[in-house]
Amino acid sequence: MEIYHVLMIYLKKLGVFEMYSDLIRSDRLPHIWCRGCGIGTVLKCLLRAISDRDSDKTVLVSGIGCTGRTGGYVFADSIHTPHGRAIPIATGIKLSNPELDVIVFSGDGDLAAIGGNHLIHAARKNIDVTCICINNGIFAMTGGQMAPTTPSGAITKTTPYGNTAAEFDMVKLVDAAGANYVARWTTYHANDITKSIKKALDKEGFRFIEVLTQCPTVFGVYNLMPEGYEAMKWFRENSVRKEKIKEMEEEKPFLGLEERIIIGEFADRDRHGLVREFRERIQMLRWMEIAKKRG
Ligand SMILES: Cc1ncc(C[n+]2csc(CCOP(=O)(O)OP(=O)(O)O)c2C)c(N)n1
Ligand code: SF4
Repeated sequence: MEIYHVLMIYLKKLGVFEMYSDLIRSDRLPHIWCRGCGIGTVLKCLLRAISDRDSDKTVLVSGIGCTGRTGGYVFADSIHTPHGRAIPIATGIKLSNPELDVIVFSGDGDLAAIGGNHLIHAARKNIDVTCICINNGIFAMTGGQMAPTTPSGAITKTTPYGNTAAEFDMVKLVDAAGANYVARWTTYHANDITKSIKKALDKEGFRFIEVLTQCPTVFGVYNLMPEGYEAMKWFRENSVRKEKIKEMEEEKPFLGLEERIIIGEFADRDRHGLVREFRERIQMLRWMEIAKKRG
């Protein structure tokens, strides 16, 4: 461990100020993200959420893309995987070393397009992984092509007259597939994101947190939000907490809730995760073997 990190850990223990520099690989800076990009906000939330956990037991798995670079900046074991394969690699890490906290931090393109099947089956199998999806509605790193999450009507490099397809609702998809925990926030809701990650890390099974995140450079610029703060303002004004929907519908049924971003926790189940299922199955087989030997 570098002397810098030792010093940071010491200062933090003294409670001098709130900081997470000991969790960042300073030798990798400056980062690649553009001015106003929202990925750093979510990374800060993640660092706040894991700051009191054992970093030796935390593994970060990222796919490819602007979001995929995150793993390289965090001072924990991390792996930058092939595009769309973050979840299968996280699954392998967790099953071979169940005491680790395995966190997937990846983009909507990585998780919902090329990696879409892995996502729904991880939820179905309730694999013990926390998955944080940065949904900027676009394939950002490759220049701004339409993704499965691009909002209907949005302008992108490949949909110059507006996206004609409907966007995936990742929360509904993962919830329907059976994940133990499902939540959605935006980068405006930093405290909620942090709390949600903390809660997710204390649960078992598949935990999925979607964060709508601004990409001013290749999404906002074509959709009237060329600056990061404009998207944050839009998130603030257009987000509705799940609990408020009924109330709002009663007050103003014409509001057009489908135009709003519904945020909150959408599933909070206690199904056994895959690790526990395997353990119990192995134990049962052992007992059956013993019983067979005894006749
Ligand atoms: C197998 C494969 N196909 C395509 C690519 C090209 N590629 C790199 S990043 C990327 C898009 C990533 O989008 P997303 O996951 O949304 O991340 P963002 O850049 O938006 O954070 C693509 C298609 C690749 N690297 N590998
Ligand atoms: S291209 Fe978009 S997602 Fe990528 S770093 Fe820039 S603002 Fe962020």
